[in-house]
Amino acid sequence: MSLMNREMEFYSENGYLLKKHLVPTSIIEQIAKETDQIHERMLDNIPSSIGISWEEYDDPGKPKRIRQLMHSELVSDGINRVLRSDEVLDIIETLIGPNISLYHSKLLPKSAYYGTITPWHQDYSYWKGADNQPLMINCMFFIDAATTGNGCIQFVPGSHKKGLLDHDHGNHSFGLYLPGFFEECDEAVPVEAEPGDCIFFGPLVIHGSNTNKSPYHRRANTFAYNVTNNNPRQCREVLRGTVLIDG
Ligand SMILES: O=C(O)CCC(=O)C(=O)O
Repeated sequence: MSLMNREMEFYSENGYLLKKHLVPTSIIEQIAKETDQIHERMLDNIPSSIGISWEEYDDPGKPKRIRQLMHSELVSDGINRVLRSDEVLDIIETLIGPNISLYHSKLLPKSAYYGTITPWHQDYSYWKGADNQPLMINCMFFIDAATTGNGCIQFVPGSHKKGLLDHDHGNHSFGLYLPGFFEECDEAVPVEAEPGDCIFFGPLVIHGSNTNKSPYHRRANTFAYNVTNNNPRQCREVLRGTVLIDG
C-alpha cells in the first residue's frame, strides 16, 4: 500500500501522518501478549542484547517501570515481523526511497499510573552527525489505545520546516529537549491512536507526550528507518534495496 496524494501532502505540510489499522489485529494481540508484564519480566532478567532505561522518580517507593527498551524486536517476534512487513516498508519507501535500513526498534511502554513526560524535542538532535542528513524516519505503532488521558504523542504541525533548533541537555533518558522542557504549547496537536495504527514522522518535527496517570498502559513501539548509506553507523540492517559501496 502506498500513500495517496492527499496523505503525502499532509505529511509534507505537517511532518507526520497517521495511518489507521495498518497492523492486523492478530499480530497486535500476539505483541500484546509478548510485551505483557514486560516491566516485571525485565526486572528479573535483562538479556544482554537489550538496552533499558527505567523511569526515574523523586519517590523511591514507586515500582520500577521501563521508559525505553532498545532492541524490542528481540523480545517480541510480532514486533520483529511488523518492522519488516510490506505494510510498513511500502510506506517508508514512498517517504524515503527504495534503499531502507533499520536504525533501531524501541518499545515505549508508558506505564499506567507511572509513565512520565517525554519532553518536546526533534529526533534529529539525537541522530545528527557530520555524515548524516535528516532523512531518518519513524514509524510509531500502537499496541494499546493512546489517548490524551494516557499520554498519546503530540506534534507541532509544520515545525519540521524550522530546521534543527537548539536543544538543552539533561542527564536522563530523553536527555535532549527544547527549552521549556514540556511547557504548554498552543500549537501542539495530540494524535490519539487505536491498537494497530501507525504514525509516521520525520526527524525534524517537534513532538513530545504527557504523563500517564491513568489506569491504562500506553504501549507503543517506534521503528527508526534510515536511507542506507546515510551514515553507515546508523544503518544496522539493510531491509530493502541495494547497498551502495563508496569509491
Ligand atoms: O513515547 C512517546 O510518546 C514519545 C517517544 C518519542 O518522542 C521518541 O521516541 O522520540
